[in-house]
Amino acid sequence: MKIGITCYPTYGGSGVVGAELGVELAERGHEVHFIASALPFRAKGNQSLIYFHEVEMMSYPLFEHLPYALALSTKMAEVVQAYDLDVLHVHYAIPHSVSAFLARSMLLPRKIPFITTLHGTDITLVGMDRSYWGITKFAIEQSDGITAISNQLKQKTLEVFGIEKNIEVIYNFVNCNKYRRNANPEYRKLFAAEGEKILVHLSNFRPVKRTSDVVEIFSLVREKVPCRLILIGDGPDRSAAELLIHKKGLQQHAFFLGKQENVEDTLGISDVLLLPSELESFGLAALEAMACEAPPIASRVGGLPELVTHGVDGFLAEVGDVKAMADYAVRLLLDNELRQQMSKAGRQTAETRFCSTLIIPQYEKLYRRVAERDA
Ligand code: GMT
Repeated sequence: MKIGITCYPTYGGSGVVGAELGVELAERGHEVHFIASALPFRAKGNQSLIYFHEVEMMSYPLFEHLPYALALSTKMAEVVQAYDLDVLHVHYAIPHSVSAFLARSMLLPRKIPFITTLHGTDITLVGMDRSYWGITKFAIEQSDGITAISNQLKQKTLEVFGIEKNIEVIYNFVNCNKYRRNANPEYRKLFAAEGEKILVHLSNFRPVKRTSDVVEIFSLVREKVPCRLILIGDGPDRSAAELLIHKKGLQQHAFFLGKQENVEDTLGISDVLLLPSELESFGLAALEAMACEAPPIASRVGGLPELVTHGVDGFLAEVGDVKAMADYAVRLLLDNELRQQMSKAGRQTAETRFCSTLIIPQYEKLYRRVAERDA
């Protein structure tokens, strides 16, 4: 099929899912057209089947803010016509599903179906705000297919917007070949000496990630276990986390790597992932860590309990309970047998429920369904 994908190309879960979905689809022989403000940073794959169409925005003194949603609709309509696309798939409802709705309307009587995938904060934070609620509800309802990345997000969407159309749950996925344990002692040595453990955190450092809790947990764990902390990603709360690390005198033991292309390399040498988020509709970072056999210690929030089975393939604690999270980390790091068991269980969860080989066919089926309906 010929599929147009729109997502935020920056560092964020919805952009990662949109980009990796495109790569996986191209590897299965589909023609993929990314329509976005920049090429999503993980969109590297079968280049002959991957096209990129940049959304260009003319600036003009009258525009206090550039009308991204309008430029995106224009580009979507252009690409659909030029490449005869079968379907548009947008990630993150605001404003992408509104742009897709406009593009579909502009192209009538030609029919181009669009699918909206809800990722989390588009519903739980931004979409709930009065300033966006009405248009978000409208655009979601106008979609030819709606998917949510967890049951919890589906329920939340029904509750917040009272949507009457069917919302299909298609979970986040991981490429199980790429994300796996990587016993690379040379790479590990760059961060930790013999006998030291590695805790890792991966996020976009937004307030919902509670990165100061990551530092607090690490500080408590270090009182009992020799260990190091690696933080991957960047965002508004990174400086505060760096400052806190300095205040606690832990700067020799923590590494802020910033944005990284191949996060699997670092997850693959880590012993535990910390994800103490306030909100997490799925928790892609936890899944990626589980595939790499680094058990997650996360908040019992949002969709995380659908991914992590407490005490089996990771640990869950209440939001803000840094003491409990630190205790779980200490237990796991000191008990090799438990860590082995949980690492293997996490890998098995990834393989049996969330591998791209299981999830991508669900999107393909949906594309075929909406395209046939509109034929
Ligand atoms: O985590 C973020 O803040 C970014 C956000 C996004 O939309 O870019 O991530 C959301 O989508 C991810 C991919 O579907 C999910 O795994 C994350 O749980 C979700 N984040 C939140 O709900 C806070």
